[in-house]
Amino acid sequence: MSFNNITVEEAALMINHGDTIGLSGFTAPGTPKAFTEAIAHRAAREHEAGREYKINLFTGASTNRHVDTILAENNAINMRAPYQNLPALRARINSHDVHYFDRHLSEMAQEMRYGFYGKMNYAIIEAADITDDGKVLLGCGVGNIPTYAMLADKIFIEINDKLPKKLYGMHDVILLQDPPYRREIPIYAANDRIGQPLLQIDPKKVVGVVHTNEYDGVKTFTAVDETSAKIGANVVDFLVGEYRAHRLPKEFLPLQSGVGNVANAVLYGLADADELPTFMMYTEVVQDAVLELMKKGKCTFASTCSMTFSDDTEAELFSNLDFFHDKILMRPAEISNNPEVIRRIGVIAMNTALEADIFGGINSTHVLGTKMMNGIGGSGDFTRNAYISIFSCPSVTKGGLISNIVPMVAHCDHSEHSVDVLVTDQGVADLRHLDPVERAHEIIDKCAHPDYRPLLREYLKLDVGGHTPHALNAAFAFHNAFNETGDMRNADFSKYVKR
Ligand code: 0RQ
Repeated sequence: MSFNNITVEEAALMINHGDTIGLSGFTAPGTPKAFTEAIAHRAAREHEAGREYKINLFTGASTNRHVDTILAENNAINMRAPYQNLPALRARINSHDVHYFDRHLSEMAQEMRYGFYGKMNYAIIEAADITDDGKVLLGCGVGNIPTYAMLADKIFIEINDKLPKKLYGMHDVILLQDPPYRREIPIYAANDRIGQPLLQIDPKKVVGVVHTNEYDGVKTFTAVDETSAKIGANVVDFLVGEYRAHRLPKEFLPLQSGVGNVANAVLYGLADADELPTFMMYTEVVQDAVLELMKKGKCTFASTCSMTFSDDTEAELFSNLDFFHDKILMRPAEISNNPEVIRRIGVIAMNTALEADIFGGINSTHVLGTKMMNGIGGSGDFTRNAYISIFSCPSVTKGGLISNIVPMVAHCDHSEHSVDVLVTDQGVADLRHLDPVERAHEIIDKCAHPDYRPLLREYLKLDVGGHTPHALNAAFAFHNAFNETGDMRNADFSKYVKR
């Protein structure tokens, strides 16, 4: 390789206060691991010397501890987008140390190209390999790197020796043209390939190559707990019912699944759903359960932006790549999450809510309406354009102190217009064709925890009139009760006057 090998410390010295950096990857996989730690250490030294030092950071989605955790711990981030999920950064965001804006993940790259977010100084790319003429074999996540690499003035390559060269062929890299020149995206089935196996960058932009040797560091999932298992079983029952009723085609449709234990439980549940045929996934992340589904022959293909496997599963994948190679294709976020494609191929979207309201509004991002949890991620890309859009959450949280079904969500990420089905451990509320009051009864009866059903019915009885009868002075009584007493069950609707 003719590129300049440098240490991460040397590389970090080239990054100046105020620089804007774009990283490869999507969730932990594909995200650099060594370079950003060196930037964090540089920040610590600069701060000790009394100098300002913060960078602006664009990624594909969430990252790993080498990026968001260590940079946040060293107060080295000024601005961050479009998604995160690690506690150290979350704390900085909620205390306003970091300017964070979360965007639909499918939109980030194009908005960067449109010039909405200014200039990109550097792109850092995790790679399995690079040719002298700048063809990069990416790692286990793509994210927005085709766009960031095109826009950045300079590029660093971080070669990860853990990544097998046999990953060649598992990426589908493409850069979309921008309006008014954009054409249709010719994906008609989840497994259609439209791009290139390697990312072409301008080799003249490469200022240095650094090395690392680490797995992606995704933790193994804890065993599916009772609540997640019930939610998973309810989602599977719903899908089987739809299939029996011929509201899904006999070939079935591609699935999208969010991340987390509930999503994993749903997928494990599908493995045993003998009535359902084999299926493909068109999704943004594949987790451990998908590999199991592939081994069982239930899932035949996954289009994704990243392989978010735990380290053990990643090791298994690498040692058995011949089997999985043609079953997984990693694409840039603007393709994996593309609304046009999702609508065309009829993706069944399954995402998770923090709270849902009785009329079908969903809060996926803000704890009790104010504190940022992670971000909207790709949930909006899929929800808004899905064949069927399913949201799930436990009926209660924190041992019952919090009801996840509330009168009105304290922050609305997905409105009732985009939500077809709500699932909790209690049951399934099918909201299609129901008017707002009918939806409220369906959600209270099927999804709310029994402890909270009488209270939610009392709210509805305030009967303020209108198509969606929210009593605005009482709509946050659950949240207020929690803030004041630590228990939403103390919400008291008797003090609100019935009109
Ligand atoms: O708190 O951490 O103190 O235990 O919130 O809750 O039930 O473990 O939920 O890990 O499945 O995440 C919506 C955040 C759910 C996630 C969200 C507390 C609860 C717990 C976490 P603790 P759970 P999960 C794919 C698609 C948006 C992006 C998305 C998410 C913690 O799914 O970020 O879907 N979604 N992207 O106790 C107060 C409530 C609460 C609450 C839960 N109502 N009020 N606290 N908690 N409900 C991924 C990508 O886009 C890359």
